[in-house]
Amino acid sequence: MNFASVRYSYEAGISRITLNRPEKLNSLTRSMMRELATALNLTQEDQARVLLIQGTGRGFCAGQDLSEHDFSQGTENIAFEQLIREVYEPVILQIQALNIPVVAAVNGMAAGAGASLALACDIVIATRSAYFLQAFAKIGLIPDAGGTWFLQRLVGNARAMGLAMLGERLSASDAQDWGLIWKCVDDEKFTAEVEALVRHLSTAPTLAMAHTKHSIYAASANTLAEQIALEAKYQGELGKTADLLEGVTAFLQKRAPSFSGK
Ligand code: LHQ
Repeated sequence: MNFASVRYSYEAGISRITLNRPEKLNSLTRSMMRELATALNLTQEDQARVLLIQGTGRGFCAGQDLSEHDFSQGTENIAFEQLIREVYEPVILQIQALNIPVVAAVNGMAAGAGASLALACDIVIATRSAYFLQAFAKIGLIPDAGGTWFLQRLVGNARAMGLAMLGERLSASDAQDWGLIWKCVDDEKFTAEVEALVRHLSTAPTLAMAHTKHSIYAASANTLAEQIALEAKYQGELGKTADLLEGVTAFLQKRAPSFSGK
């Protein structure tokens, strides 16, 4: 399904959302964010087992479209809080709440809220030529759309502060070394590697993926005892699934498992 600036497709367990405004480096408008929210809902309707979010052209996403607002009359009528609460917050929270793994394929720069969008995803894979840019400081803003939350958790205070305050480009390979992203791969291998990754996840035990994701996100706010209890609760549920039965049976029969996601 094609919206004005977002493409959505589903096939064989894999939903793909493609930011499609390459002439503006996939920078985000209010209507584009709404299209993104609609596309996220479609992944649930399609009962996808993995979601891939990617960009067309030479960038992943350059953040909020800075030309969407009229600054010619000053900043009196600029309502960023409302914009963030109405369109960014639901999308970021929706990505994190999805009961499937979400992969960001960062094909080029990810700047501003575009970096936050990538970091909201569960697995971030980038081309070696890509970079991450906390562009906010350059225009008098702070990392938003979860930016401060993601940065602090992923790379710690020292690096989060440096990235956010200095607004220097972070190469994909440094992002990998710093633990900001899962990995970067050589540009020519990127498409094949992303495809292999999402295909693998589309045949993974989906409920275990969901519980893994939610456990890891919950960890930083939990005590050890709370986290062990949460793991026990999820493991209790997983202990009753068809996928566990298949996984254990396949192991004992020395064959590859065939998970249904149930
Ligand atoms: C753009 C943009 C863009 C519009 C490239 N907007 N046109 C704030 C407020 C409220 C709610 C939510 O969130 C936020 C947070 C934000 O995300 S604030 C915005 C943060 N992003 C930026 O500040 C990034 C601005 N862009 C850049 O600094 C550069 O474009 C980068 C470094 C990303 C890439 O540079 P280049 O490779 O040299 O490309 P370019 O600058 O030539 O861009 C290509 C075109 O894309 C160009 O249009 P044109 O018509 O001249 O060819 C740019 O104007 C347009 N574009 N980012 N965010």
